[in-house]
Amino acid sequence: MGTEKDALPVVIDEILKAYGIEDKLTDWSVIHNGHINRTYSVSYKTNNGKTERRLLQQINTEVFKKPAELMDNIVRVTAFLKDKISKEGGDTERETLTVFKTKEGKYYYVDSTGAYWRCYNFVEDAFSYNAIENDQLFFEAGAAFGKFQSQLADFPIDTLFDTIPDFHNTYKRYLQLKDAAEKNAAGRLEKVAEELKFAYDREEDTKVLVDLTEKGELPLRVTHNDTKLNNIMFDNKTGKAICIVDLDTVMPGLSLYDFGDAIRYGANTAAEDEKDVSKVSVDLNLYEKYVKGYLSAAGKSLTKTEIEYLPFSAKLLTLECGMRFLADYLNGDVYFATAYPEHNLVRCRTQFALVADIEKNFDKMIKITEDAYNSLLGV
Ligand code: GN1
Ligand code: MG
Repeated sequence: MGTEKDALPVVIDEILKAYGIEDKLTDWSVIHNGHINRTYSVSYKTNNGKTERRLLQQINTEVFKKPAELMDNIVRVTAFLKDKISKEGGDTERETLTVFKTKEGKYYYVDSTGAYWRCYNFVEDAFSYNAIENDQLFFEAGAAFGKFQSQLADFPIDTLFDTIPDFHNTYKRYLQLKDAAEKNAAGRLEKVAEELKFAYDREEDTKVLVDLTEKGELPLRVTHNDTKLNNIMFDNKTGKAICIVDLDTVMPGLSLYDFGDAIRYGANTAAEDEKDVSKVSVDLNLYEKYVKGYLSAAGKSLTKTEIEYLPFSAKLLTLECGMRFLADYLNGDVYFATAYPEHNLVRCRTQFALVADIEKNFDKMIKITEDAYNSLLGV
């Protein structure tokens, strides 16, 4: 059973009842993975005496202002994926998420306090990583996100809601940071002069993908937009990537967002919130593994411009995430969950240290990318 510290919400009985699993709870725990939603695993006895596990997740409606639209996206994307997986002869129960309906037939439940809940299957006999344990795993990760992109290539993109408009518009993120610095809501401005300068020196970078998109030089695709390593479930037995989770930000976007963010998180030699920035660097071997995995699944459908900007996207998405942590620090930690007062500043510093290291290794990253692409094309 969960512990006192990990207390279930007071309205848990009401929620379980809405999903028809009241009075049957046998175990529960809190899953501390994301910075946004609150997630619980609950085990219960089914009518035939078996134990089943599900994920209950409270949607953060400060971040996701339109939870009904968000769920509409997820329901349609997972249905589409199930259809694809079934045609490919895959396992529709394990290779994408299942959203359970309430007894009333809805895909989410609003409890008596006004909070929004959803219920997913728990992918059993599978695990996720917060850090790479062997480099082949990162090839697998690249292939998994590449496959996800390919499977959704013919999803009707216009039917998707923008769950967070301009989510990866890095220039807007830059302006939001400037705004946060001007307002100085939490009175922390004087602590971050160096970090602000680091961001301000890179203003031009923040416009690059926005400009290319506006000029029609980069195609909009259905993208995941939050491609952290721990959003991939790996099968316990085979060690293969089986399922992409955390579909909240599946929206029209750029392939480069997904590529860059995966490198930001997974190819860092240190954790996202490592306090000792001397431990932060880009692992070029891991970078190469991811490029090869990603290209093996999606490479042939990418345009020349997309390929060209892959290394840049790693830098840009890292810079963007660092700016978001910094803006949140200035705003008083209102967006990301934090474990201690300087957490967002620490996260910002790791991101910026990684940007600096990517800049140092940029030529090598370009070469790795070109070689991998040429070998995919057989030239
Ligand atoms: C948030 O879902 P979670 O907590 O992994 C954030 C991402 C950031 C990430 C940084 C909706 O993701 O954009 O890259 O934290 N998600 C949202 O770790 O803002
Ligand atoms: Mg997320």
